[in-house]
Amino acid sequence: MELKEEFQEAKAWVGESFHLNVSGEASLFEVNIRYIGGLLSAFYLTGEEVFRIKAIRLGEKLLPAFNTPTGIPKGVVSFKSGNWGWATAGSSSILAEFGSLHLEFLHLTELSGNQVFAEKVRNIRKVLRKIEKPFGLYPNFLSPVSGNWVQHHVSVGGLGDSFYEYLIKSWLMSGKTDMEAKNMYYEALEAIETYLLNVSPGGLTYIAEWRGGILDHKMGHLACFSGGMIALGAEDAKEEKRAHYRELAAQITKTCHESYARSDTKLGPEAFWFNSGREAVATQLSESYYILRPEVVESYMYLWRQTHNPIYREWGWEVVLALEKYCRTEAGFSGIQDVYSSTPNHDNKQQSFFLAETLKYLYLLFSEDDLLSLEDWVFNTEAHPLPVNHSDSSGRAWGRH
Ligand code: DMJ
Repeated sequence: MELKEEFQEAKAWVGESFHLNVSGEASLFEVNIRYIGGLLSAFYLTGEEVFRIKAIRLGEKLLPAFNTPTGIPKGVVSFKSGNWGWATAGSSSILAEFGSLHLEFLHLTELSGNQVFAEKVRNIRKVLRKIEKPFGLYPNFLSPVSGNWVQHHVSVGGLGDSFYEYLIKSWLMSGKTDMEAKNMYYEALEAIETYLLNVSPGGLTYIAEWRGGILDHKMGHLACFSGGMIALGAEDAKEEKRAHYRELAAQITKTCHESYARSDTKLGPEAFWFNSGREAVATQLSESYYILRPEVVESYMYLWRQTHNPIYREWGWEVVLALEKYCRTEAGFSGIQDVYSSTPNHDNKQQSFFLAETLKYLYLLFSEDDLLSLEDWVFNTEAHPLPVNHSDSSGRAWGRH
């Protein structure tokens, strides 16, 4: 974006003020997708050593989280001074969290020469492949001690979401050599289609949540990334499924657009339901907020790149106008408490994913396809671009193993 001065300032901050010898607790998942993902992207886009070194050092600080009987990491790492830390006690680990490390950890191995990062995430795959899955579905909670599912709640929204995303993106990032990721992704998607996919009486396609066989007919805003994911994966599906997945991606994205179109602000709620004659709307105030989340514009961006149907740019522009009208404040942008009020209250927070994801996907939606081409880059789940491995035919860190 040519923001060169800002970049120099940020680089100096990372070099001089981003200290790793801190105490306190941090989420393994959030540190990985936001900090390590951001540092890796900064390195790949600029070649500046400081980002590579900091990413590796930070990655090393996360390793104690994997010291569990199964190697499935716990969710929280406690940093103590120096290089030591340990995972806190806790009964279960979350699928979207331990399932969204693969992309970054393979790059940490690539950039450090240290196999430990790749070994940790390969072991997670091994555990997931071995364990029995109800109807081929992946529940959201797993015990890092016993390696068993803790309860049978399945969701493509919060708690599950980026696990599925990292399977298809691992396949793409490996230069299409990671067959294991490919197979796991299409198998999981088949099960999701069979057990979670629904069409409302009004004709809207949605992915419900599954609780031990019973469906909650709702979709979270978080689940709206799935339109983009299914579009991204359509091309490498079995030939007879490709057109079907393209259409499914378009239908889910349309439903998510409806959740925006049916509000007063033209921004979508945190969760929307399909029951009692109501469709694609929140049913209570506690689910009516919008916190500047990216998933809907993320899907517009992927669908635009795939189809060049101008509707996706039109829908994206509606979001830009709504953000300007309802979320812009003197100091930045803010979430709002009720998308169904034309005078919504601000929540006084600009989440970091607003810059990392929401604005980035909007920027890409209105840019040429060769800006961060999807042939050469995959976006981690915080929209930090990581390069596709085109060169490594041995599959050293990436695929075949
Ligand atoms: C982001 O931190 C990531 O996209 C994550 O995978 C889940 N969603 C938030 C933003 O909504």
